[in-house]
Amino acid sequence: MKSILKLLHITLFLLAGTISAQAYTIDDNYIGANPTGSYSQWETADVIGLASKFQVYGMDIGFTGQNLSSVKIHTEYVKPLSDIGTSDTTLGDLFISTNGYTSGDSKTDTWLTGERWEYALVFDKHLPTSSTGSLRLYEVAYGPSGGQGNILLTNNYFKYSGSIYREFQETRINTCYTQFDLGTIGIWAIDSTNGIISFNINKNDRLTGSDFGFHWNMTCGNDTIEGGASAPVPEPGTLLLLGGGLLGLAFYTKRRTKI
Ligand SMILES: [Ca+2]
Ligand SMILES: [Ca+2]
Ligand SMILES: [Ca+2]
Repeated sequence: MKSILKLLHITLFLLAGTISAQAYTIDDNYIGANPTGSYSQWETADVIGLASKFQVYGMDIGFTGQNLSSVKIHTEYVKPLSDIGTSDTTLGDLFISTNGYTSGDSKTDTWLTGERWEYALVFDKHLPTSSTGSLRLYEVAYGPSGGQGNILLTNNYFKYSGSIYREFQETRINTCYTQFDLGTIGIWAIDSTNGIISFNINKNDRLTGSDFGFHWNMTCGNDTIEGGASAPVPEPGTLLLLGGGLLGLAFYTKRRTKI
């Protein structure tokens, strides 16, 4: 019996070594270009305005095999639910790259530099009064010669002078271009107590791959988060060790029952 326990301990110890603790899959280290207002005051600021309203802490990305299955954004913006709508803002949509992530220079990055997005998850309600709803998948279309295509920028929402926000950040999808609508893809849910926006994604061929990028903000871009994540690849070494441990256990048990 002692030997079985020892064997189990070794197996569990080897497994534990392959799991590392981390706060978020993507920490919010992204700033972005062109804050309006007093430029020098905000140019290095992660959050423009009140952190208690706009702060984005990080994103957790979930995979089922090579399928993107969930994205969770941790932010003060939905805590409480009535914070959505602060200063005439709404929820932005979630931009996704399915061919990896290349960062632009964090402090000068706009929608035209850095990563290009292939898809977006679009809320059915951008100023929600309830905590759940449906999500649609859109193809992101860049227009020719720097045209916006179906991308809406922070500038499209803040046209009057005097508002302080981050210019030229992609924030939502223009759903008037229905040719890029790929249909319902899942549900969103907001936990307004803990400040979490969850995107729960149905299995589909388009959001399948190994390396992804993500971009999210509220429509003023007062805090924007970007980053990359990779689907987990099972390491042959880990599987061998686990398999070896289990085989050993099976062998030992068999021998004991024979005796
Ligand atoms: Ca891309
Ligand atoms: Ca960019
Ligand atoms: Ca940020």
